[in-house]
Amino acid sequence: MTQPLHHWLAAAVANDGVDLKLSGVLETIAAACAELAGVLRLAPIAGQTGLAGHTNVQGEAQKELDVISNDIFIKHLRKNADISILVSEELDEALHLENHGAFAVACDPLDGSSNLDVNVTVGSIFSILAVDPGSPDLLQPGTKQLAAGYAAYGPSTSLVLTFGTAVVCFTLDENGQFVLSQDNITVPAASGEFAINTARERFWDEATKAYVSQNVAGETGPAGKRYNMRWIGSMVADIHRILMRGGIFLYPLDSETTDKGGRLRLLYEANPMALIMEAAGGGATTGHGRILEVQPKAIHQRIPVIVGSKDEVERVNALYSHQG
Ligand code: AHM
Ligand code: MG
Repeated sequence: MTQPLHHWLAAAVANDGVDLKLSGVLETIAAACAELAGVLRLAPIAGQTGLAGHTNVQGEAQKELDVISNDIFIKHLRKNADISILVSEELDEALHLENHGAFAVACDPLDGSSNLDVNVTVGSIFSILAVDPGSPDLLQPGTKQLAAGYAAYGPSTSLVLTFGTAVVCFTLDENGQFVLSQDNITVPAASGEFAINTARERFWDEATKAYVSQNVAGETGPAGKRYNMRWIGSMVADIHRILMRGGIFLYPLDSETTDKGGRLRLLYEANPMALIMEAAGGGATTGHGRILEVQPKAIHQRIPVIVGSKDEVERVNALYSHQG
């Protein structure tokens, strides 16, 4: 029998000690993702796939749909009095909503937006933190996340959630309701797929070069098996594939991103994906330690991201410890 998100959350509150208000925060985020899925589906007809004409705090050109997605998140989050703060990729500063709620949400409202004009999967990523509304501390390591997840807007809309233990996936049905489609997701420990932007090879460090060249060498190389490379250019879509069938995603620190600390953002890209991957039995590292243990210094901080199947992440870690 299909189980709607609302029932699943009610059971988590009744049986697993999940905070009722936290479950409400997840329902609010799910409502934002459901609305956004509808907007994305019709965006080419509405002429909304172009540039918005300004840049965000990251210095990236905002698409019209980046702005629309951010507005949808703000609209929904404002309706929930338990959420006092929003950190968004599209907002320079943390947005203080006018209430005293004990939760903060960090999100990338529309990840992979360069794929919008070619109708390739994009997503929303989110992380939920507990805050004291009087003096909110947003710079908490990922281990402190109460819950995290993402929505992937593909042929169907998936909503993947974790409280840090199990990982579950819901699918948006024809009534605009998320229903459980996969329980207890585990990422296979071994895999023969890796995801990295190979056009950046000339900027890579020794560990990344060694890992990729071992994979490319296939069954005749030290890995002793054949690999395929996949790169969608939407982190959500690449991670979703890896969560479902194994693999590894790498956006390492390279010589071009060293000044910025990496490409992807810690609070609303790396941490939620790391929580999901670890809860599914996979790994998540910077190459020099667990992503989830990094102490953030700024809300838009960037970080190297290497996540996926346990054996692959361990092999990368070993190459980094060798590199020093
Ligand atoms: P965004 O949050 O501005 O969309 O940027 C993040 C995206 C990720 O989804 C994706 O993995 C990466 O940037 C792609 O980078 P590249 O352009 O180097 O392929
Ligand atoms: Mg992003």
